[in-house]
Amino acid sequence: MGLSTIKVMHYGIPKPLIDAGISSHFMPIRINHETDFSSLSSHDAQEIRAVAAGGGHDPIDANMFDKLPNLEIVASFGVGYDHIDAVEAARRGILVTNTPDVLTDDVADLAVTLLLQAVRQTGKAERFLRTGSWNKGAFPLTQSLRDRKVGILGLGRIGRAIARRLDSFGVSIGYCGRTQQVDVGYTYYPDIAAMAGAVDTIIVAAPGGASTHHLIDAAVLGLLGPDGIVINVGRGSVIDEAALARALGDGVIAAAGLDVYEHEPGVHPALLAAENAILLPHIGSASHRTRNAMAQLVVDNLVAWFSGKGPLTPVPETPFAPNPR
Ligand code: NAP
Ligand code: 8YV
Repeated sequence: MGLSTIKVMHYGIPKPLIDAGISSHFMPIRINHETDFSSLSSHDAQEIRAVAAGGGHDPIDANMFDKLPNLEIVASFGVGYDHIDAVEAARRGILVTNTPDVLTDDVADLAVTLLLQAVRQTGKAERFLRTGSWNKGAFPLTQSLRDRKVGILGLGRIGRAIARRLDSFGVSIGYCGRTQQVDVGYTYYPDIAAMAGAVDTIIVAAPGGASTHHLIDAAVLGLLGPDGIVINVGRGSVIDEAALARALGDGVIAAAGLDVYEHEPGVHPALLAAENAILLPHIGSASHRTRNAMAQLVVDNLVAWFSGKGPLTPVPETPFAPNPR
């Protein structure tokens, strides 16, 4: 049987390339949001075999799986999938795929950008120039990247790409994760407090979810010390934002650079007010090239699955198996 009769629900933030891809191979059904489920006929709900999730953080969990009894695969746009209950999907025999690797370099580039900006306070310096303060004197001296000790929380694909870039800056590098990695020479810290006590800079490249929730809290920020810098390109939920805002305001740490937030697109008001924080609107993967590659990988996973070849990039929680149908 051809693929053109297979119903695929394009869910979440619309992505033209995903739209075009599923329209050319499958029978697309568009649902923007959980609240639009009532517009889905029970006939379509019965027949939908795939969800192409176009990003966003609406949960994809038992509630959706209950509504789509013949769902086989959720192909998600993005490498992080903390909004998807992959364990429940696995229990029901539903595959989940994500979009790893294709975005790694752009996200690592952005982490290094944030680090340099936080160290040299380029946001504040630009505001200083634009508001005419330069006429009254020079911008105050800043911290330096020289002699920094960087600890990466989550030495996965993105963490490693950040480390490779930082190698060329000559800073010392350590990492924290649940497992020590045998093929790298960076110092391993089995817990975040041990790392925070030994470094002055933490870069978060770990996923969200229960196991990383608020790993960076007031105690960890205190251990980092007054020269401390925190960068986050992982997930907002890894940092206790209220504690971070207090630490920035009280001089417990020196600066922060954030691309991700606990309640996106909301940003904690005290962070918005913090002059020593560089704040970006979750743009780690947001280049044309990378977003196109991510969208293509969503479509490619669906085509591979329904062609009987198995998914290209399944998440570890869901078992790999070629589509039996
Ligand atoms: P990855 O290869 O799976 O790496 C994740 C790393 O986090 C692993 O090294 C893992 O090591 C570590 N980790 C997982 N749970 C942990 C825990 N409880 N405590 C400490 N470390 C933990 O994933 P990736 O491709 O590098 O992506 C990482 C994350 O970046 C994504 O999940 C996503 O949230 C975020 N991201 C953000 C953007 C953006 O636009 N800002 C773009 C892409 C991705 P262990 O298993 O050894 O603990
Ligand atoms: C995406 C990301 O922008 O891949 C991820 O985990 O955070 C970003 O690349 C996001 O997932 C799309 O919603």
